[in-house]
Amino acid sequence: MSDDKAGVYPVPAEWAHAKIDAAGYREMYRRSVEDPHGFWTEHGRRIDWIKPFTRTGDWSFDAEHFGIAWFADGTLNVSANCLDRHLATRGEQVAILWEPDDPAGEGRSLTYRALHDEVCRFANALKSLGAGKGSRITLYMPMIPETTVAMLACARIGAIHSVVFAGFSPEALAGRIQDCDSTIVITADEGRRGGKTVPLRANVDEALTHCNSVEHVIVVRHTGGGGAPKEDGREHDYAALVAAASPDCPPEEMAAEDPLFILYTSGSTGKPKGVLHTSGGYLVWAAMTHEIVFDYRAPEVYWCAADVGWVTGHSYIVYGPLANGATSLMFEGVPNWPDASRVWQVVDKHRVTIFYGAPTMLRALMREGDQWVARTERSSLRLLGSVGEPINPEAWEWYHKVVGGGRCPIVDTWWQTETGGHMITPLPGATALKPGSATLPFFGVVPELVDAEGKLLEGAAEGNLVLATSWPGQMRTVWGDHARFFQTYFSAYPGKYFTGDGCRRDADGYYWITGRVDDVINVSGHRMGTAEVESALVAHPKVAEAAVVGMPHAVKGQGIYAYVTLNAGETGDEALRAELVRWVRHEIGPIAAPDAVQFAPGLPKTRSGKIMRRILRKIAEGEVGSLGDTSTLADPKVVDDLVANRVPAA
Ligand code: 6R9
Repeated sequence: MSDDKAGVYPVPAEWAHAKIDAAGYREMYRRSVEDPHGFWTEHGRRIDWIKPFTRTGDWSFDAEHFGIAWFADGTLNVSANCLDRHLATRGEQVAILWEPDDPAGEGRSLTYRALHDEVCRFANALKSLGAGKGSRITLYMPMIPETTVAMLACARIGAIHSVVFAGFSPEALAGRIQDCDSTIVITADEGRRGGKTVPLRANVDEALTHCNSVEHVIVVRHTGGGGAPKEDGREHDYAALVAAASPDCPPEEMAAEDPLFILYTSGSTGKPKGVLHTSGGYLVWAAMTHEIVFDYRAPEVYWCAADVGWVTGHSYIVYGPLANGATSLMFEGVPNWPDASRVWQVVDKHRVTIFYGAPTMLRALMREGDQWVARTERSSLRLLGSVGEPINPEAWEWYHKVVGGGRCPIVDTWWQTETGGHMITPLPGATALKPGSATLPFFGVVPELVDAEGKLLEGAAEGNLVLATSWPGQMRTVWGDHARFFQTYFSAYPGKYFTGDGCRRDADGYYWITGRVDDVINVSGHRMGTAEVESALVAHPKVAEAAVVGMPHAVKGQGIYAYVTLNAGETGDEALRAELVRWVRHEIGPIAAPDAVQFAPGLPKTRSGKIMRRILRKIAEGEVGSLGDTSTLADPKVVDDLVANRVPAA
């Protein structure tokens, strides 16, 4: 990590007008932690309530009184906050500005009024298929406006959506449908990405051979590929449903703590967790962070380049921006197609002022050379954001100088699926920046560092990052497994929420996230549980055992390194290596494909049979000189073989 003082970027003079300056941040932060009830009584009113709340945070992280609730006696509807309340003031403003995969293709935009109309119709259609408060509806969708419509239509009738990233395999989709017993699946005939099509409807068909909870499948005809929906009572055409439905759909009155969505995320075990977010606290958090961290001013064009299938898309393409009356750009394509200029061409075309992307994308574009950026203007940009993984100072400097022309602050936002929204982040008008540091906590966030025994570390220190208090956007449970929620996040350091991240705090109190300390690896900003990849590998008939660790990767941040022990009689050759990579892609999805597969006659185990991952990590990282103590291994010789047969990344 770079020297703390080496590159400090003070708040630029042009940002003196920002809503919150340095003194404002300090004062608001102090109030948020010293008088949380007063603070959240004020900021909870950023959104519209049907019945106003009188309570704010009711929570305890202790085993005995464990529970988390915010604004619990208030009622609201999230879709009404994202739509109805803007109709009088900005009904004709564009809400969703859609840029298609093909730069020559026809874009689309939906005004707040048009979005409201379509959401109401589709909400009525969902009702006619039996959905209502508490129903679970799975979305397996490309990046098209109908995806936003479907999310808001669920919110309007109180149904709980579970968006599954469209890059996941039919098997992974089936597991996520079954876990929450969805009765409706919404998909499209095909998605488009980088000039290729993705067979979404065919994947759903395959997934449904394993799922019996699903009664209805709704298909958006997007590319026209793959034939018309069957209309057989189970399969329905989205456009036909919308056309037949009434545009009059009063929003369902929901309690603040009624569920809004489930989003599956990888953890340390093989089974993905259904992270549950509720309505009131989540929306307050998404809206407040979107406005303050991005200094958002309607009707500017704002672009979050994440996929709606991840939490970043939920909070910062859909809920936060629409609650704030923003124009939110939605991009169907990929950053490097047709060429490495595309992202910046889209910025110019739509006069984007705020751009929010992931370090992995920046590193991939940086490799292609500055000329792709230089041929665009980017004069509309005033703020840049980063999310998903630590941003290396080199990529930060490139983003700042080459993309932002040295004018735009960068907000490096640290947060998680579990936190609902930004947690540690600069505020552009308030925080001096240090490349690679997520800087300081957002309002109401109390980060602490602890050592492995849970001892609180003071001052400049490095340790495990925990959060000492609750915040409105916090997840409330793991779907169907409340005990796992407590066990995963609150048992390691009693009374605190454990993030799973390592972190350093410097002498100025700035936080530097160092990456996961659990068995989660961060591939291109996407979370992958090593156990998930391992169980896919051992499901292959030739594989006896597998251990998966992260390795440094120039573009992805971390790559996937798999050690595989074969069944007796099998030979580990190039063909089998390629087959195993294909196998994992098929079982989970392309993001889980190993970057390196090493065939190993044995894995390093303790005498009690535990795989020593520390050693496997070191070998994968190429640090074979510092393996540490190997004397506790059952058979120390296996390490020599592993070192001798280390494989380079593909
Ligand atoms: C929003 C999102 C969460 C994990 C998190 C951490 C890593 C995210 C980061 C960052 C350093 C940042 N992470 N943002 N690390 N700096 N600005 O990415 O959610 O997919 O749940 O991942 O990503 O390791 O614990 P999610």
